[in-house]
Amino acid sequence: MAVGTLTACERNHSLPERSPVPQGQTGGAPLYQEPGLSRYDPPVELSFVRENNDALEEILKELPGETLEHNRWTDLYEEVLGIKVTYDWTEWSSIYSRKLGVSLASGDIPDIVRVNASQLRVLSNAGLIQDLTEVYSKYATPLTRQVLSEEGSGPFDTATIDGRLMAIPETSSSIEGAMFLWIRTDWLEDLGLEPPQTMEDVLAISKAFTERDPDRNGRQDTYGLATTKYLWDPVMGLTGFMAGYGAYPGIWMQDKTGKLVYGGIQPEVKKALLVLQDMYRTGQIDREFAFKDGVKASEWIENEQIGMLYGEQWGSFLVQLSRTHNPQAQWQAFPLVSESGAPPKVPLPFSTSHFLAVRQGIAHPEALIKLINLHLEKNWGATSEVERFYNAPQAVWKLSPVTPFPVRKNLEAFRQLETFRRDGDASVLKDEAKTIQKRIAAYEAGGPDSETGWGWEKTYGVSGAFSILDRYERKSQLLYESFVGAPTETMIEKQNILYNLQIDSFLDIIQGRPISQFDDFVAQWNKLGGEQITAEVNEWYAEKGGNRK
Ligand SMILES: [Ca+2]
Repeated sequence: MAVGTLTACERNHSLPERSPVPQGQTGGAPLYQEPGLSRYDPPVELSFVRENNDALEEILKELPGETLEHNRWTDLYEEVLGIKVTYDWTEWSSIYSRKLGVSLASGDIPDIVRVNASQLRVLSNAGLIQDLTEVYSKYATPLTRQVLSEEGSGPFDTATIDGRLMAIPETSSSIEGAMFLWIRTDWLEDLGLEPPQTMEDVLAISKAFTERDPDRNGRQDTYGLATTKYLWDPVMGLTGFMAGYGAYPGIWMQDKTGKLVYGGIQPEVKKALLVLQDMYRTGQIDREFAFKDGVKASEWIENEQIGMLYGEQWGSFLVQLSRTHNPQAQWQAFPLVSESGAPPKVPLPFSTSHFLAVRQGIAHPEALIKLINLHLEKNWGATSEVERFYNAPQAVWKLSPVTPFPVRKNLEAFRQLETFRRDGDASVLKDEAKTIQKRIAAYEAGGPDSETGWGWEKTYGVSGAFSILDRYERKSQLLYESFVGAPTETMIEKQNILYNLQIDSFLDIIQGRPISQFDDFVAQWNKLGGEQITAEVNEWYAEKGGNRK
């Protein structure tokens, strides 16, 4: 993902306090009765390989005595399940993918290997991994089944080859990809503007934020809209802007005839690009945006040069940067708007991209299922200890070699908070919602800790981003991607080329190339494999029975 360290915020919702929670001591007796959580005696070893990064190092720095190889999670797995997690190797992100590629190509893989859909097919065809159909059916706990099926059948369809389940999907959250429009409300008020109802209003706000000196320093040094060179970043990307014109450049969707089409080549995109070109020409978009990634672009926010951006629910934690130098800066999430003012569709790309496979020859393939079961149980089950195993307050869940999570957990937490706010009954708040409520309460109390709750209030508060997501869902505005199968043959071969072609063409157009280049792009996209991919995607769709939920 392109935003680098910023994406760490997506699930990294730290807890407010460090209350010591006793470890799940079992005192020798098994803690759980079900087979999916039973202990091996003698213990078994399970090897992985592992990607390291700065975020993990930061977490470990604050946890004396814990390492990537030996930590609270590896201790728990050994103690409760009798599974010793080992690592054949760990490597920094910059090298990891290449080294894994070499390992996969040579067939020298660890007991459990995390792969993408194309790699899964290669391993399966080479006979290097085990069929997990029976072990999943026998060992997955009810909680695991429920959580992993929350994205529908797509993740399991992709992991199923020739009718056999060849890996466990890392079911990811489509709904968390919903976009919001984050606006600096103090600027809006200072300039006498109202929140937008239409795209015309959005453009008027962008123009005013650029030309009317919203920061009152006497210089024209602000921009209307934040954009990065990746165009579809989860924050400061253009996905939400394009949706305002009925354009969905990153997903496969149904057209009027019931066929699947690629959103990126539809005429609505051309229209949106033309508007962006004008915004760029008139200085509403930074001249340098095509050289900035999310980290670089976040400097605009800290320097108070930006008053509007599209982004996911955790955008609050990004825009909070503007309060570093100016505690008066205020932001709020607003719903996406359309040209006509009718509620637009909010695109949700299918996001499950990785799978856990088990090497051929392992005596206990079900050990993987047990790790997943226990990870979910200790964070979201009846015996959960979130302040030890989820956020401590560091995001310690990342120390586990497997990290499944309920994809709707944040929206559910918001709904619990709403019930609590309405009825005043704190017992409706489960672990995560309870800790979020503490943060919001700290914000509302206005004391020295209030700033730590600011972002939480903007995301989970009464008018926070989740109140909008809740409305999106109730009003059926969510547009789930229609293609949720394994990457097709041509996709595997051509998707990088086509992706780069799209980004480069769009960047060129925004920066002033003739709009007719869009038609050239569409022709090239089709010729370089897009047409073939479209045929393959529709073949998949027809096999699935076409339009279904
Ligand atoms: Ca200014």
